Amino acid sequence: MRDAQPQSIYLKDYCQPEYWINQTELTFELQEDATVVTAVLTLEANNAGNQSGVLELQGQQLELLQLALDGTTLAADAYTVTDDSLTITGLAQQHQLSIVTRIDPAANTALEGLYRSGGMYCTQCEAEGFRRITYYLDRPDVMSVFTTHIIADGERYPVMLSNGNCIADETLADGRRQVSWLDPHRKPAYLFALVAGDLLHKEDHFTTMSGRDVTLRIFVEPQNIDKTEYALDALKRSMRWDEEVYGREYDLDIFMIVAVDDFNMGAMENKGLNVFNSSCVLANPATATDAAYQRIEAIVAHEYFHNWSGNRVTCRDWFQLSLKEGFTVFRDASFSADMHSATVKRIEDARMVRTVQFAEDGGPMAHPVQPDSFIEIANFYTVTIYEKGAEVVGMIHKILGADGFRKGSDLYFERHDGQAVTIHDFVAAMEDANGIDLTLFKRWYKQAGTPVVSAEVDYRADEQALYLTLRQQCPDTPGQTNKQPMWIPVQLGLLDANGQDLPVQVTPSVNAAGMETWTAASQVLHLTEAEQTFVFSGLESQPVLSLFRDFSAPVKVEFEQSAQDLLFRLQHDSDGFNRWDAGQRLMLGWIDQARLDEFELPEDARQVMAELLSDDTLDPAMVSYLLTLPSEAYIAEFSDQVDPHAIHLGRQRVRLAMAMALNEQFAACYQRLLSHAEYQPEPQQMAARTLKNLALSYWSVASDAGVRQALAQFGSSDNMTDQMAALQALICSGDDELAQQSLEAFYQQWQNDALVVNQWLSVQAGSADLGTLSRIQQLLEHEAFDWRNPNKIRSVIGAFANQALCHFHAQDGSGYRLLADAVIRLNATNPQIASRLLTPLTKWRRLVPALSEQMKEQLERVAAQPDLSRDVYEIVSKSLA
Ligand code: 0A1
Ligand code: ZN
Repeated sequence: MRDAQPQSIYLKDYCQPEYWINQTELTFELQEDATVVTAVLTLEANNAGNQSGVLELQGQQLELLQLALDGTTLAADAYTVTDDSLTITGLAQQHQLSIVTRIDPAANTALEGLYRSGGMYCTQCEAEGFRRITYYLDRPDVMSVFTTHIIADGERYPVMLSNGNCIADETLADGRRQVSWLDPHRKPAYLFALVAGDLLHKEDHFTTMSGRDVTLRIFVEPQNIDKTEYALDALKRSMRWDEEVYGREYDLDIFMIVAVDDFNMGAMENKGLNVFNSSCVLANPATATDAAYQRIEAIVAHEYFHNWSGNRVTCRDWFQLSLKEGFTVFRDASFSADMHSATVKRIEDARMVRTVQFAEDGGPMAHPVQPDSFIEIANFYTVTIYEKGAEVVGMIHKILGADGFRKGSDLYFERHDGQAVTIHDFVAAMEDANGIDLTLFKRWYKQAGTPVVSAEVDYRADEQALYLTLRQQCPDTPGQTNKQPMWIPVQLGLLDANGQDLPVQVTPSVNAAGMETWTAASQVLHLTEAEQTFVFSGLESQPVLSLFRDFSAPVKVEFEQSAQDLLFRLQHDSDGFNRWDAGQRLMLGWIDQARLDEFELPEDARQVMAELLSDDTLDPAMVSYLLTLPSEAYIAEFSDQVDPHAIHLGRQRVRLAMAMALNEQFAACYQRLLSHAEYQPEPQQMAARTLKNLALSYWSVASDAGVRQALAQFGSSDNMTDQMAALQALICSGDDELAQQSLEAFYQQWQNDALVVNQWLSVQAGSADLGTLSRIQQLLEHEAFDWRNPNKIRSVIGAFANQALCHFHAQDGSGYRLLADAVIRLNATNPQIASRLLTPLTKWRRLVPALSEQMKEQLERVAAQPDLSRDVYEIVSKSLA
């Protein structure tokens, strides 16, 4: 909580610390009422620092019990303590500083630092949670060897874990148990972790490429022991993949994962001891959907990959966050692409970037992938840092090719192993390994906002040539105007009248950065100036252009293509991503039309879609994406001024039109894919279920037979994917009583499984058919709801505000008020969650005036609260600025 206005921190102010902490020895005495932490720090002056002999350590919510320098207790006038620091003056080159503090994990509702979740103790130290454990140089460039002793009642806490290897396990004279861990790898404090509880574990082993045996363990509360198998399998596949694709081997004898129910984010890559939100690691067929399985696989991989991209090579400061996050998301996306369909993964990622990241980039919180300032770093774990950061790494991969990129990553890991470095260092390794100059490209890290690329074509029959003029422009964002052109890789193809790719001859063949503009393998043009014209020759007739294949750059594309060309590309484009993109553009056009009038599916489109549905040579997951309408949030991003109710109406009409026109095809597709094989969370089955359940969703919108089938599937499924899809179809059936009964039956069946109950909360709160305000109020008062648990808050309030858009944007402003009330309430207990929930309210400027005003009022109401956390203050103040 603040007394004065929170201040911004700037990248340009970075300087090295005055001291290093070479060794950190921590002793935790875990007691029910409080925990006593003794920290013994081996300090060494940093000769590149300012050498003032002053050491300022960070600390929050700590009670200082003792302070001793080289064994002598410090007199009270030798140091100063404030709400968030401890400063000691007059220091020499080397010291041993010991600090004893008392903390109260049971009262820690912010879930940063050491806290309790259920019956266990756990930690979350990224980004600045360690300062809630002891006074420390809590910054990522201070790396230390950690030894941890955990002392507790061995009966209540039979499992006591920390980073590294277990080096001792003993019973103390007073009967308490002490377990000690040593992590030989130097690391910043944000990677520290401790867990203690009455947990069970599943164990497996992995033999690394050099033949070392690694013990793998997943720790869970006893009721979850049957939900660990998939994560263990995903972990082993990730370890193998990182060896094969990046040459990276694991470096400790044991790798542990712990599942906790109360967690602010998805998971955390603490060295050798990952802590996971239970929703991101626990699964069995009866309780987890295919989507949950895929999320688990991706997050297990993500956290594991951080062992190199993040832990072995870490960030110098938090402005470099995307160094580890963008790169690691890029790595986990490549892994998922290899495990499933690369095209489908690309579609999912592009959809996310277009819906969520473009919205952030176009709003008040827009920031570069490498921000130059922040108020609260916890607010910068954003889609820009993660997903746009990954796209930027992906463009480097496109520019260099797979082999060049691997040379660059090898050099990066080799050069910087054990260091805390910058984004500049990453790019320099890519440049040096490939002899290329990426200076121009680095603007992607510095300039916020989504570039808009417009394309104009001019086919000249007499020259047999196509002139393609590309122009780029990037809108102003808070604090940034007059942006420079970016280096934009444009992957493309030209389709002949049969839909086949034509050979490409293009001039100019070299771009400003000296890159060859086009090779058959890369199929990439490099747009590096504000405007460039490319000439494609040898074309006997006008080809159909397929631009930005594979979503080759995170840009908005303005290119008028006729409905006929779009349909043609939906049918023929050899690039799966662009097939999907053409279909989405076509559907956006229909939805736009349907806002104003009834809609009927055009006959040519009906035929193409019917063919897709019956073609069993296609990947069913791909077909399912081709026939899925853009979400309301996605549509909003393609509108200048957002009218959520018009969008909802238009989309509903198109959905109904598709369901009616293709009713028989959806029914037949469903029947064809119905399977009685035992459920397996494996790619082919998953793909088939995706399409089967999409078919069910359309089928049940348009016919009673479809609803009856949904009911049958609901009652007979042995897996959550099918049961949940059926429940969703029943909710959308328009039969309120049926929806009610099904929801009630579902709750009766699953009320003892917290993760399934969360899905039950979110399917109701996020539903356009149900998610009215009074239902949200009921859910907030339900026995299954808990204001202390982030997953439950996300399941109800998050789902409501981000998915049930027609209710959230209720004309009377009641949806906004509900969200603002929740934010105000959570500001006091869990600022990180409060501030994340705020995101939908930051979009007020883009709404139609009547809604915009009401949303702004709610933001102002939040802003006027006393005692705003830094987290919430930053978002509201920037949104209103
Ligand atoms: N580094 C983690 C994400 C994470 C970030 C912050 C947290 O607390 C504020 C927790 C987790 C990852 O990328 O998975
Ligand atoms: Zn990460």
